[in-house]
Parts: sequence; C-alpha cells; structure tokens
Amino acid sequence: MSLISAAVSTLSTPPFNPLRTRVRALLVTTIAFSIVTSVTAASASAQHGHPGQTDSVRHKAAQDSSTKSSPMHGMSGMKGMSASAPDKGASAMPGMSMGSEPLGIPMQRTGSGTSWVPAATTMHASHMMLGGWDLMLHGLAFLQYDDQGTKRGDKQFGSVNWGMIMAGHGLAGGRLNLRGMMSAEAFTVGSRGYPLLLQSGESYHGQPLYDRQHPHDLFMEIAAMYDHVIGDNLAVSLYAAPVGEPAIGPVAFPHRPSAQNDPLAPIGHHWQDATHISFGVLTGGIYTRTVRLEGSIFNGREPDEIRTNFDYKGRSLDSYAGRLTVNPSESWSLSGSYAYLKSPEQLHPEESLHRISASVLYARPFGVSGNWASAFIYGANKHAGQTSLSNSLLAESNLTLDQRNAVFGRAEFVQKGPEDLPISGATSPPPLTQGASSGPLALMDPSSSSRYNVGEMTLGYVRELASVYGGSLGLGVAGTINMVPSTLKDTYGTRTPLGATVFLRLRPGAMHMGMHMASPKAPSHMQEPLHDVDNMQ
Ligand SMILES: [Cu+2]
Repeated sequence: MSLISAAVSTLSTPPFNPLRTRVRALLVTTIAFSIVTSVTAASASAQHGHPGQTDSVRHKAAQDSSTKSSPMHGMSGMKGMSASAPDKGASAMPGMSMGSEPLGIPMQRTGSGTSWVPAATTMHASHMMLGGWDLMLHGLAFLQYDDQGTKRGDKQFGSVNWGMIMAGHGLAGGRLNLRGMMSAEAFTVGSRGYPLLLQSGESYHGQPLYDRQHPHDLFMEIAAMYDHVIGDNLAVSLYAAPVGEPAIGPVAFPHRPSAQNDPLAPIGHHWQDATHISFGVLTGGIYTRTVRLEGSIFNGREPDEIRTNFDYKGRSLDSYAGRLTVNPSESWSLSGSYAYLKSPEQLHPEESLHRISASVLYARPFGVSGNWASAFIYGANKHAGQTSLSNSLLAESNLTLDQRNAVFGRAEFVQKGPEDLPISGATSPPPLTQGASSGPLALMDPSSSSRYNVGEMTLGYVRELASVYGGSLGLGVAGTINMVPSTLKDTYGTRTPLGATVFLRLRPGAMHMGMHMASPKAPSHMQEPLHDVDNMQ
C-alpha cells in the first residue's frame, strides 16, 4: 500500500495538478476498494501457502506437472462428478470441491455472466473455504491518469475498478454459485465517466455521453447460478440475476483476458458487450463439455445515470437473447449471439435494437511463466426501422512475457453516427426532433451518409513492480491513435486524435489451479489450488 501511496503522491504533484481533496477522496475510495481482494488474498495465502517451498520450486513443479498432464487446462473430472475425465492424464479426485464446474469443465473457463473463455486462460483470483463454501475473489483496480487529446478530449486522474466475490456450494446434486460484483467507478471517475475519444453510450445530466466512457454501476452483478448434470456429457444451468449479464457476445471487456492490462474501454462497447450490466436477467442453458446453448430474457434498458441504485422502474424482462458457444480445445472459444433489446436507451425509449455478435477468443501459456490471450470480436447494431447494420470490429491481445513484463494492444473499427458523436458546435446531438415520421432513424440511415467510420489502435506495456498483499502491483502506460473520417476533421481538429494513459494496476495473483491437482499422486496438501502469492503475473 505504501507503494501505491508513494506512486500516487508522485502522480499527484504537478504537472497533473489535480485538486488535493479530490485526489485524497479518490485515493481512499480506490485503495479501500482494491484491497478488498488483496487482503483476502493475503489471508487465503496464509491458509494455502506452502512455506518452505520457494516460488521457483513451485513454478518448476507447476511446469513439470504441466508437461505431464496439460495442467492449466486438464482439470476435468475433479469434482467427484459423474462425468469421466475428458482430458488426457487428469484423474478424478473425489473430495476436490473446487476448481472445476459440472462435467469437469475447468473453472478457468468461467467468463463474465454465463460466458465461456478458453480454459487455457490464466485466472487472477484468490480462493478460500468458509463453512463448506468455496469462495473466490476476483478484482481489478487501476489508478490512472488519462489524457485524451484535441478540444474534444479531456484529462482526468481517476480509478477504473471492480471487485467480485463468488461462492460455490453443492445443492441438490448440482452446484450453486452465488456472485456479487461491485465497482466504485461512480465515485472514482465520477458520474460523467472518464475521457475516451470516440466513445459513446449512456448519459450524463440527461445528455448522451460522447468522447467519454460512462462509469460502471456500483452493483455490477448480483446473481445466482445453478448447474445440474443430466447425462454423461450433458448439463443444464439456470442463471438468475437482479443485476447481471445476459447471453450476449463474448465475455465483457472488464473481464476479458486479452483486455486485462488495459484500463480503458473499447469504443465498440455499445456494439458488443454493453449489456454486461442489465437490471434483471434470466438465462437458461444446456451444455456439453464443448458446446453451450443459452437463451436469456432480460431488461434491455441500459443503466441510468444514477449509478448507485437499481433500475427497475417501469421495466420488465422484455428483451431476449440467444448464444451458442463452442470451446473445441483448451485454447479456443468461439461464440455467436443474437439479441433483441427493447428500448435500451433511456433518452430514446421509442427505439429498440437488434444486436448480433461473433467472437473468437484464444489463450495459451507462453514461455516459462507467461501467457497469451487474444480476442477477435464482431458486433453490430440495427435499430428498429434501420435498413442496415452498423458494424464494429475489435482485435485485441495481451502477451504476458514473464513474471515482470506484459505488452498489450487493441485495434478497432466502429461505424458510429451523429447521435453517437455529435459534430462540435452543436450543444446536443443533432436534430432528434426533426420530423416525427423520420426522427433520429433518418440520421442513422446509411444512405444519409451520416455514418462515420472511426477506428483506434492502442499499444501498451505493464511492468510488475511489487507483490502487494498477495496481489500484484504493476505500472503501465498505453497510447492510442484514433482515426476519424474527413467529416469529423473539423470537430476533432485532426484526423488522428491521440490519447494516452499512465496507470498503476492492482490485482490478485495468478492461480495455478490444477497444476498439482492434475497429478494422481499429489499429496493431500496439494489438493488445494496453489496460490503463487509472490507470483508477479
Ligand atoms: Cu461496460
């Protein structure tokens, strides 16, 4: 923590020159929030640590075990479930209460909501047992200085963050998982969110937000999920969430392995995964070890600008979605989804939306202690009455080279309209009232040539600085070059507006679940997942 304070006091001296009180408030909130996971990680490591074993030994053991039985991935059959182990070398281990879900599906495959990511994903979390419950703590906290160029840009010192607790327990022959996830962003970046060129979506003071990313709601997820095995290779699940994520698109960006070191949101968020906070979701799913089919009904209205409450007023579960996910191997996860969102935007309740998405996620270990995660995502919106889709594409990658260094990048293309990125000079988005018959839809018609093809490319680097309470503190930097069409050149003053951010990032250590467990002869003390608390990843 002292490191954070030191770094922050460095950051808070000129030239950044933020208001002292704001910095202090921000600091207190951020630190309080981010140490929730860290402190628990410390206690978890106290429970599960392996004194006398050095890190390198643990790593070596993990590596060895990995060559034998494809560890990070081969967790199958571990939960004493009826399913036989699908992966080579993994053996059933009755009494293992944690680390895999029904059908022996590895815990690492768990994405946000009910989504799957590749099983070869490195998970950052801490685990502990409490009264028969498996508790997992996840979280991510950035403390960033964000500088977005041009007159449409802004500078801000703030924190992007979320923390999550998952509790799992056996129930009636199946598995119950409860989840709670919160974000302090309403306080740490404010109701207006943080500066992000070309971003759009949601509102502030009754006006659409643009060139800023909205803060996430205080309650990001409150959900219960129940899974039950009904055949050798078949299980069903039910996900009920007062706040949660319907079966749309791939894992949402705050939880995406390929976005793990990037504090800033993708500008295609509202074309791809912005439904990750929905106030009322019911999802039913049926799945095998490789294929998952899901259907959701949910409240499709985006969160309102009061970020601390529950947005149920006047709403019902009148939106729906379906998603097919295929994980053909440990490294790949493919998904396709369709959603109908009933009046998603509070400022335009008369508009409904169709959204389709397709994604390919890839993950694999890299070198001795690194990992590589990538995502390719297509997302498109079609407003009711619109004749064609507005498209978005995203390619993203994070390469953790070793225990100290990681590089990441993102490239995006998104088709936005004047209602998303109003031309400068207009105090509010263009003529939403022009002609009741055409209305804003006219503006979105591609034939009106008012659609902007915008893009961005980001490159970043993170250097891990220290182990903090079992988590890892990293210092990072990222730069973005944005691209706008000539029609927006006057608005931004250039066709290539730039953005940059410098940040500290705190998160729990990497879990190496299954590495030791994968060995049939593992001693009993190894049956708990190993926490490399000093692991710098
Ligand atoms: Cu979001």
